[in-house]
Amino acid sequence: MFGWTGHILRVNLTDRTSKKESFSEEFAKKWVGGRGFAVKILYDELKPGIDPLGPENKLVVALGPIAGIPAPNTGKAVVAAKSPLTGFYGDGNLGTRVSEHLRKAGYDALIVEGKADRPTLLAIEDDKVEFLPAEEVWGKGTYETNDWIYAKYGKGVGVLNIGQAGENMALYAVVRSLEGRAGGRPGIGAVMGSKLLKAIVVKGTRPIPQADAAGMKALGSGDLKKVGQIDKQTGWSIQSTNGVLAWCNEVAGLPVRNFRKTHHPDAWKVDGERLNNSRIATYGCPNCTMRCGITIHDREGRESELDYENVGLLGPNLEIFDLDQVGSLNYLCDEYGLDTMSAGCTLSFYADAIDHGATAGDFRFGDAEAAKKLLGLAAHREGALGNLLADGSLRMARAFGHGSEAYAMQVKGLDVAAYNCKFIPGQALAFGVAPMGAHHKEAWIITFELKHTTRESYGPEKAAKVIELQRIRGGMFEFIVSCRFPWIELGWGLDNYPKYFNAVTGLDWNLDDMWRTADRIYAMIKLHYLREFPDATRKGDYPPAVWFDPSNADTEGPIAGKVLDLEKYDGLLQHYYDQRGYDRRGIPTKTTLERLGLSREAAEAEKYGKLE
Ligand code: PTT
Ligand code: SF4
Repeated sequence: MFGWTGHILRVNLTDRTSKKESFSEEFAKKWVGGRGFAVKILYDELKPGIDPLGPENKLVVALGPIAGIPAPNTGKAVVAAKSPLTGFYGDGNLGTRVSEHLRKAGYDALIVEGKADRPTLLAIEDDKVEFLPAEEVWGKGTYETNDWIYAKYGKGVGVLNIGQAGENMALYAVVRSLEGRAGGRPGIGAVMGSKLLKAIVVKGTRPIPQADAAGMKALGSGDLKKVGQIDKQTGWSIQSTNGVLAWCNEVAGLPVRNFRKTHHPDAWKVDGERLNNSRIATYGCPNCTMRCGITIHDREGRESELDYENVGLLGPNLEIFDLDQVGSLNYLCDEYGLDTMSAGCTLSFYADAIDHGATAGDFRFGDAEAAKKLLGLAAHREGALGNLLADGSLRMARAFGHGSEAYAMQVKGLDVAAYNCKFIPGQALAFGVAPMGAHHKEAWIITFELKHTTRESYGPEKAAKVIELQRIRGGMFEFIVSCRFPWIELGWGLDNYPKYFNAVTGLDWNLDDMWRTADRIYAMIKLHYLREFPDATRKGDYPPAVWFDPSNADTEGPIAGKVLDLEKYDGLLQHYYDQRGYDRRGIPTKTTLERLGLSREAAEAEKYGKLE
């Protein structure tokens, strides 16, 4: 078998043991890697109903056949577990040298089980696995932890670590890596914290098995250069992801004031141009020639890396329009290891709930200094308010009552990304049916929606586009494991990816093979959901209620007076289910599962919730 090392490292923190396990070629071809491996392993190995923050939960770090291979943007890894935020499968994809080192150590995935009896650093060096004390950095932030590991092992190693938020099990704690990378929005950092696992360091020295190593080297390094040239020609990395902010503001798609408003006259103060003007350095993931990590000095003079989601949700969404203050909030999220997106949505929900009398408090939109303090409370679970904030917007809304759940900006418990879909039905659907909650990584169809169809339409073409993009973004890039930005941002052809895949595996796959695998993985995420929520209904696939509320319509601007239409949304959702072969609840039918080669999983799922 080429393209895979054929091995998984299983580590148990409770009894400090490790085991090198083999997987079959059939498993490799069916699940490929990354999200595919993670979803299958967690479905098979976790009992339904377990506490996500208990020792029974497992952390999976999974790579794919092209992860770590020198080719465009392959320095990524998937981190996954049962999510403490949403209660079912959750994952994230982050830039890290673990992608290369774990594969060079001889593994395509790592499974971490049990719970350590003291703060621990898991160190993997080829075949050697050590459980080292980490008290020295327990209670410290992610930057200091990273430096502590670099001082011991050198800067070239792969590192995953958590900050205080993960230690204190804030439900939207992320895993951090490199200078400015973070992943695992659904609380994967909290799962690490629950296991007293402060960090993982990986060093591998062996070659990754490839069917055509020489061919792949020539192809991959040539393509890396080409991607770098396209980046220079297009100038994409001048503003990087934050280039989209000005456009979102213009088309009334920016989250402002807990998504109550869709645009703001001061938005330009935090746009891509201002970010580029304030740039002090640029960072990137391994194997990347279009590095997108722009850093600035924050209000306190620290270096902070800003992406669009961070700016949108910690800036305009909180009505904060000072870039250096947004930088400070972002820095604190990175330091504590809190997801910037859920942090932004949780704080904006809190300010909104106070505004609407659902709770008492003195936090107001626009108050950056107070926001900084609240992030500290959340990360440390300090006091009653810190505990509430650490649990995220949905749980806060349930605690406050007074109908506030309608404006907790989340789907299935995961907070919405920085696109205000008050009147963008197709993207609202993309958030609604995103399998692990409202993440933009699954499908992003706003430009299609605005350029190639009408904003008013709830037609089947929008459902089809969501599925097409889910197969690419939440599918292929998450199981071959590489960054999707060369394709999205620079138009690097999708047909390049089967070429890389075939060169390393020796197989002969085309894009249709990729889409079939993507559909299988999506169906498995749905089975996780059904198993944990046997009473699932289609309401779980609805975006936040406030987007349907006419009293929340803009009073001026391009979408004045418009909101989503509930009945039409339901029709659009049905188009999606029909095209996917899902039932009225949004669960794959038996026929669909059989078509995807999931008959055994279908039989197992019958135990938990009836399939149609
Ligand atoms: C991702 C999510 C994103 S997506 C952003 S900004 W974005 C936020 N970044 C955070 C951060 O930073 N610090 C922090 N404390 N929390 C953060 N939460 C948010 O996390 C990310 C890039 C970006 S920047 C995007 S869109 C693309 N995402 C990819 C993806 O999901 N898959 C893939 N195959 N390729 C991708 N390429 C791009 O990677 P989550 P990263 Mg992250 C500091 O993981 O859980 O999916 O959440 O990975 O290495 O930082 O790069 O405008
Ligand atoms: Fe990482 Fe950005 Fe490069 Fe993608 S484009 S690999 S997220 S630096």
